[in-house]
Amino acid sequence: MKKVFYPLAALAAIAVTAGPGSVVAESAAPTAFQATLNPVPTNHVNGSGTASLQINGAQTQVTIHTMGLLNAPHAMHVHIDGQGKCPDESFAKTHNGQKAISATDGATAYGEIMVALTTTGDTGPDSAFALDRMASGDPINYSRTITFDAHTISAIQGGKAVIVVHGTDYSGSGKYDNALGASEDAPHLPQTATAPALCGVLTAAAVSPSPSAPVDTTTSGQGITINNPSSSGSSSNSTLSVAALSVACASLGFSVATGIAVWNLLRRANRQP
Ligand SMILES: [Cu+2]
Repeated sequence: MKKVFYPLAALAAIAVTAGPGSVVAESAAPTAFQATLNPVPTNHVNGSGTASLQINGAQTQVTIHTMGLLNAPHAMHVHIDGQGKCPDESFAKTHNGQKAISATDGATAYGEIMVALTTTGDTGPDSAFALDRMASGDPINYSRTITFDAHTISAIQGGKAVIVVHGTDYSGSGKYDNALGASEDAPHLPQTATAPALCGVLTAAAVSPSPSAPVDTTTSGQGITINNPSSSGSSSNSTLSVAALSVACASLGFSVATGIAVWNLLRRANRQP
């Protein structure tokens, strides 16, 4: 964890510059998201699942659990920039004489593939249906920390990100067969392997699924040492930190309001790009 040491003189200078009038209540964007994964209609899916995302700066931990799907590899993606929803039955078309929703059919609802949730290596759209690097089996318990770009994080925070788990045993044969013909999305695969099985829209989690250690604000000699809040993985500990800062301020002769203003400035100054 990165630590930044601020001598008292610098702190005092900032305090004078900021003044107690510039206390800003931060409304940090949410960093914890979750989705309930429901069967995609018409695709003959009986499974279920959950997904959770924890954004820590550029690194996002993705956790997905499924059960009841075919015991086979399942392509899993973060889709963005569609309607921010899962396809309903009206998205179904006829595939090899069968009514079903292909990956392409659902794209208007859930958007394009932005992140391929592989187990190793590349996570870009080129790996969308790299089934040899996808989670496999039943149940699936997937967890990986992946670098998301700013556009993806923005889409997630804007409610336009959807988790889709692909691969359905449409005919009940126990394997990916040709019941729906060849895939429109990866022609070397059967459509059953690429059709969406489970889908869920990511929404801000009510409670962080993985609370991290509180931001550590402690007096240290004549200065204050503040652990970089963004690298601690959570912005949900502000109250505790302010309380700690109050004690620190009191011992250093600052008003709490001044301390909060300075603390907010330091948080911004410390924030990772
Ligand atoms: Cu997908």
